[in-house]
Amino acid sequence: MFEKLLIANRGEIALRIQRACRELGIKTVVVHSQADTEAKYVKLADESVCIGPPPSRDSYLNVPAIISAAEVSDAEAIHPGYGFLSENADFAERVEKSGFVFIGPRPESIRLMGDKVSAKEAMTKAGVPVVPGSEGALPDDPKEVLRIARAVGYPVIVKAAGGGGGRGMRVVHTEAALLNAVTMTRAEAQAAFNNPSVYLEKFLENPRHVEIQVLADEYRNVVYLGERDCSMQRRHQKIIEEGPAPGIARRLLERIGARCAEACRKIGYRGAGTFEFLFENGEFYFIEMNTRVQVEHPVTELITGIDIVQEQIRIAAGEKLRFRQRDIVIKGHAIECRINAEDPYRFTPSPGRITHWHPPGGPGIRVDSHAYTNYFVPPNYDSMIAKVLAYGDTREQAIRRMRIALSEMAVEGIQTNLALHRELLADARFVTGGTSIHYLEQKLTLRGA
Ligand code: MV4
Repeated sequence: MFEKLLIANRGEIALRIQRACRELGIKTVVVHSQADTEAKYVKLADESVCIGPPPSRDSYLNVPAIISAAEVSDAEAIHPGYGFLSENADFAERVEKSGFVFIGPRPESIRLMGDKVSAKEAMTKAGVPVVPGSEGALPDDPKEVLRIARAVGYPVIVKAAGGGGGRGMRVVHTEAALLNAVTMTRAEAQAAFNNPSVYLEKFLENPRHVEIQVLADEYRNVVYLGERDCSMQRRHQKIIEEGPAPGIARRLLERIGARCAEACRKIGYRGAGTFEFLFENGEFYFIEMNTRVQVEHPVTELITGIDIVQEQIRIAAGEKLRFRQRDIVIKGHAIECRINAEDPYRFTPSPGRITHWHPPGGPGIRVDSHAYTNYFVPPNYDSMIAKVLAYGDTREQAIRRMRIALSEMAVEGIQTNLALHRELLADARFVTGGTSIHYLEQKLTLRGA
């Protein structure tokens, strides 16, 4: 096992990774920007290195500064967390070329999944069901593009190969609008991702977002750790996640999970990974694969009892998975509410000093947060300040516990989305379960009217 690990991230996930290291007996080095110098999780680390001014570009995205910090602190491995450099194949390569271990997949796997066209191609070959659409990237010939869209059937969605997570896509309802949409998406893709490649899919009108968590070691041992339903979102920002996904037959989920594990074996995937699917009318359609630890990983930790971050580190250290598929038992139900420092009506960030911080507790409650009374939420980064999780034997019990937790929780000095969470946990459609990716935005529109 490593003696010392560098954490190339901030906030709750930097603290989460630190806790995993402590349990594994690994010393921690945290890099931080000038905006995070005073944060308690920075002081809690064995060592800290300031790598630059507040803007991410100059600190958490500053590759030479991070590599230098690993060199001066004598760390052996680098954990990128989520966001920032976590899915940057060039960074992973630079880390390894500099003689450190990157806690994550091989750079080639990150690159394969970073290009959504090659990701989809690989999954099709590996027997994972994908959304019907163009075979690979769209050609330049407009006649061909029209023919492909006609064969797929309208509405279609045009997506940038370099996009993902909701960036660089356009829905097209009629043939008359297609070629202009392709031209526009191509131009945007070139500007944003330096890659003009676009592809086309059947547009699914009312799907759910269901994702499968996998863990794979160096030796082609792979397990899937059940699924998470992340449909409750606004503008591609998830706000509530849960597992298991309500109302989907276990044998269907097990079949798709086994396909994901098999695909990992086929491509020689290593580390933690998430297969994102759209789920509509009883069918799963692969859209993207994430090659990092995800914000919502604790949902899976609660229902499997497996520490995903510790497993990531063990896998990177070359250890064999300590369990097989038959050892994985999904037990109970977990719900995660993302607590953001934001205006509850306009959803604009609300940074500033937390004058009073009262997190919830009690049976089945987990809070992952770096916040505390007197903590200053910097304006430079993501507005998430805590993840509140509730676990129960059943979904009903998890909901009851989450309601209690949200009623106990108090944050003063900044604005948060706590009231929205309280409203959603009382929402009849949420309580029934199985709402689509459009539910929250529709509800907010109605509420606003
Ligand atoms: C889609 C889709 C409907 N049909 N693809 C948005 C994020 C990116 N990961 C893929 N996205 C979508 N792809 C087809 N063929 C609808 C979305 C989508 C979405 C997906 C997951 C979670 C939230 C979403 C919100 C809007 C649109």
